[in-house]
Amino acid sequence: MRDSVKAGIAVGAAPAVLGPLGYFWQQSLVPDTYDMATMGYADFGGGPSGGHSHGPGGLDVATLTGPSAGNPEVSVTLTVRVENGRYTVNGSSPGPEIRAAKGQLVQVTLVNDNVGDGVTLHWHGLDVPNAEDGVAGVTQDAVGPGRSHVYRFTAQDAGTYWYHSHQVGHEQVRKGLLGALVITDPAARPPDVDQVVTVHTYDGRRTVNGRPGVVRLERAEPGRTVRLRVLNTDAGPLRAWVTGASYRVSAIDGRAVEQPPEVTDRSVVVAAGGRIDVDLVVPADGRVRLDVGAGAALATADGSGSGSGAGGQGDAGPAGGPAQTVDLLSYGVATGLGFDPAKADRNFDYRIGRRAGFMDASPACGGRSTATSSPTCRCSWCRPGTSSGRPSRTPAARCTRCTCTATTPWC
Ligand SMILES: [Cu+2]
Repeated sequence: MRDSVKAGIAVGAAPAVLGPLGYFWQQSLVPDTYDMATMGYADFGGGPSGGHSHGPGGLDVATLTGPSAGNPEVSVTLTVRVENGRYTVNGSSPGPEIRAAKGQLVQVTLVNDNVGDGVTLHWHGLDVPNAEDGVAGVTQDAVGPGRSHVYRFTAQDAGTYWYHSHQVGHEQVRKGLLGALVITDPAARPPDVDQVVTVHTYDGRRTVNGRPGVVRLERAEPGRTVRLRVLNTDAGPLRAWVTGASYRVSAIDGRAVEQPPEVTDRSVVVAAGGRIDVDLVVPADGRVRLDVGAGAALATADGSGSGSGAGGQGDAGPAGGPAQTVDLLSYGVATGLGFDPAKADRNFDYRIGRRAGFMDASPACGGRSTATSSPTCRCSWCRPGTSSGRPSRTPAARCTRCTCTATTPWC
């Protein structure tokens, strides 16, 4: 082939390659300001919109607050600071534990001392009115340095929860802007010892309640009932296990387990952000220990041992604890849902994947989420020609021609 022909092909092919790249690059740019409420589109799952509107004239989320009147039964001020790359709440991390009884009005005043990016408080796992939910950019603006914000909500559901910032969370939460939130049930008989076990990894070091190694479990004399509220504030799952006693998982993520059976020599997995309530009775020799991996543990004075576990067996098992885990899907007794999942009024079909692309002009491996519910059928991030489908109501409402299955192999 003559050189001039090759050059001609190259000149012709370049726009075909660079054109689409330029388009996707340009599309990825994040504008200086944007309104999250107007992003994307409303998916009603095949049901009526019910007057739900994101446009002008809709309901302002800032009006959906908790009770504005009444004296709070629990009132806390939390002052947040950043220092040497660490975040503290009232001078420590984790921050102060907040405890309230079910039904009480809780008021938390968040004060941002010096965090330049701004902060919020989100009540992880807890149902609160939308404006109290603490999601910066969605339910409220971030609270800037020198400013404060008051949260008020009624503690509805007993259980183990936590609070953390929802502004620049990948940094603020990882570096300590968090604390435990416990809602107790006045109608239930409390355990003799009710202990929060907040697990967090600072700079690669796993800690229990902010301290590495074995932390002392106080007041746990033989025969006493103990509830250990294990709270995983890291971004990955952890395994917890008890040495020296059998235990029951009495609650998962703030929801009580019905008739939890006794467990021995098994680990329990605590999901990222998840909570597991472990109930046990301190054995006659007083030696009991809860491990959460990486050498971090909580133990009675007699149970701390020298890395040898507790309970007289002389060993905490393999370094990572018992290999067998509690199957939480089949643990306890299932209770009625109160509805039939097969008879849903609305159907949503979300598919999440990854592909190569640009994020704000930088190459990235992005998420691809497609909602394909009927009758509005849309697949975002799909190949041209596959993004519109014919809605079909059988067997389930889904867009039969939305084929967003192709993935980029190296992504
Ligand atoms: Cu959270």
